Parts: sequence; C-alpha cells; structure tokens
Amino acid sequence: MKTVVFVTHNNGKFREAKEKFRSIGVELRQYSGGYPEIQADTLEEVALYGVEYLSDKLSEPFFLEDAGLFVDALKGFPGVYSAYVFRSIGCDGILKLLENVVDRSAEFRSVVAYKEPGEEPVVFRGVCRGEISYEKKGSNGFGYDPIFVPVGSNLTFGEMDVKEKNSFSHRGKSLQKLLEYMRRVMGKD
Ligand code: ITT
Repeated sequence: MKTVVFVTHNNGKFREAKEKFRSIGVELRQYSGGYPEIQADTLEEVALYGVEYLSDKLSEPFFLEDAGLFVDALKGFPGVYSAYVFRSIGCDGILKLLENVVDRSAEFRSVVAYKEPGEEPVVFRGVCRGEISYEKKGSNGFGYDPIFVPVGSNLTFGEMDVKEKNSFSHRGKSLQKLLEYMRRVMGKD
C-alpha cells in the first residue's frame, strides 16, 4: 500500500486528513518533526518554504498545510499570524476584538503543498466562508473551531464531528483537490 506523509504537529489536522484519505486506499502517516514556519505575507510562501526545507529529509511523498483565519472586519487579521494569535489571545481574544462589531464575516484558508520525490511541489487551496459566533460553542476540533460557523450551517466547527467539518471546511476542500490529483495524475485509486 502506498504511504503518504502529512507533516504536522497538529493532531486535529491529522485526524481530518486521515478521514479524507480513508476512501482512497492510501496510508497516511503523521510526521511531527516540524519545519520552520517563516513569517511571510501569504500562506503559500510559508508552505513552499516548508516543503523546500523538508524535501531532502523525507524519502516518501509528503505534504504539509498552512492555514489561517481571516476576519473581514479586522482587515484579514489574524491571517498569517493565526498560530501566534491563537497561542497568545485565543478564541476569547478574537471575540473581544469583535465586541459590538456587527459584521462577523470571516474565512478560513488552507494551502496544501504536496511533493513526490524528484518532482516539483504542487499546491492546492481551499476556502471556507462563514461567521464568527458571539460565544464559544462546542469542544470538538481545535484552534478557532468553537467560534467559527461556516456558511450553510448553524453549528460552529467545534460542534461538528470530523466528517461534518470536512464537508464544509477549507481543509476538506484543499485535501479533496489533492485526492483528486492523486487519482487523476498518478492513478492512485
Ligand atoms: P502545523 O504543525 O500543521 O503547522 P499549526 O497548528 O501550527 O499546525 P497552522 O499554522 O496551519 O497550524 O494554523 C494556524 C492557526 O490557525 C493555528 O492556531 C490553528 O489552530 C488555527 N487553525 C488552522 N486550521 C484551523 C481549523 O480548521 N480550525 C480551527 N483553527 C484552525
């Protein structure tokens, strides 16, 4: 069976990817060794730097993913700073910044960069529009999940199981593109 490595220290992300990969008979392995997350203007730059850094360290096909929450009323903040902002002020801090703000619209973005040995990396993107809730709800998932309600649902990601979150989420979409690429280009059915 073909093995693909997902480079992430985030177990929540890995659970979501595992659920997606289940359907195509590829074994997904987590590698938590990490890579330097540079401070850059775009998720793409962060992801591609990570791929470059890892390409001579891993012998199997691998991918990594950089994601972020972009809040319209905050002009896209926390965006590429999402990890730092989550560690410092968390969901409560975002709710505080949006106190008395009526426009709650926001989006999650995901950039997946996949690399086969000896090949150029390929990038897949996924976006999920939604709204920031007025309070935290649900204890599933990770990160900003308890405060994000995707368009098409009344539940936060924190109130959804993995399968339901994948059906709406930025990562569900970018990984779906990766799976279609693997099926199409490499015949990995
Ligand atoms: P990696 O090891 O894969 O980099 P990470 O947790 O550092 O894991 P990111 O840099 O991609 O992941 O994520 C930036 C921040 O955005 C981080 O605090 C995440 O918790 C949060 N985040 C990313 N995707 C999310 C999602 O689907 N739901 C909620 N929060 C998310």
